[in-house]
Amino acid sequence: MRKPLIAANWKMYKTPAESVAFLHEFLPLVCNIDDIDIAIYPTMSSLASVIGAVQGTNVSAGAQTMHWLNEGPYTGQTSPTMLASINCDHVLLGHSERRIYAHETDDMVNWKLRAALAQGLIPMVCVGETHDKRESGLTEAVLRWQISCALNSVKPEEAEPIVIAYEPVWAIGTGSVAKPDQVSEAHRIIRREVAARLGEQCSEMVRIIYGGSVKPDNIAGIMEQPEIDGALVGGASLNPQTFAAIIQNAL
Ligand code: G2H
Repeated sequence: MRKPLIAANWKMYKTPAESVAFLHEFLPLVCNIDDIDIAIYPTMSSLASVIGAVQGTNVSAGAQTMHWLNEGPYTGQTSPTMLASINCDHVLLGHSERRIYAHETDDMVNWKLRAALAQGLIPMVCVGETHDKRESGLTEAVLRWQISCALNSVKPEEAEPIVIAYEPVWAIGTGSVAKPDQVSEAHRIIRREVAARLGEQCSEMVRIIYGGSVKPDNIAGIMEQPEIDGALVGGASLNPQTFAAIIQNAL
């Protein structure tokens, strides 16, 4: 059985003080939840504060991106070893906003995924088709390509921590959440591709979660689908009461 994961992607919101204030209100609301893993990805400047504030709780923290090398002359970058050195547990890779605005390629996502696994970080790889690709009937081709590139040279025995977030680009921050049957179909495509790359047994262990306009009133329908192992939440994770309601409604 795969344990569900609900994660908050705070994108470029919240200072360290605002992040700690959020957690002060949020942690008591979810402290009794054992059946769902909870993770928060704050912006890099708030990461150490969030890691400190969640220490000893049932909530873990992650970075929104990283470089694939451990050091070098790369201005503005943070390395896998640097994240591990501050007890960061998770790292988000290949979010569509990184692919669009930071020109992150499928190869880079693969290098980062392998670096995260080597460093003991839990990588969450984001994949998803644009509206145009879906309208052109290319959803399956896009997902299979993104997954096969991301998993290139990954060994089955190291793949268990990998989380894949299916985030159709047309559903991100738009309010138009994908229908549960569309998500289920995409998740089946992704799991089949993971199986083709890493084997059936491994594909059953990898968690595949959904992201894109998740809210307290649509999470139950999403989580009812057996193919869906959780959610990555953007806008609706910024308010502690709202994010806690999403987690409660996912139970
Ligand atoms: C997709 C999602 C979180 P939102 O980016 O990764 O954001 O819930 O605001 O659509």
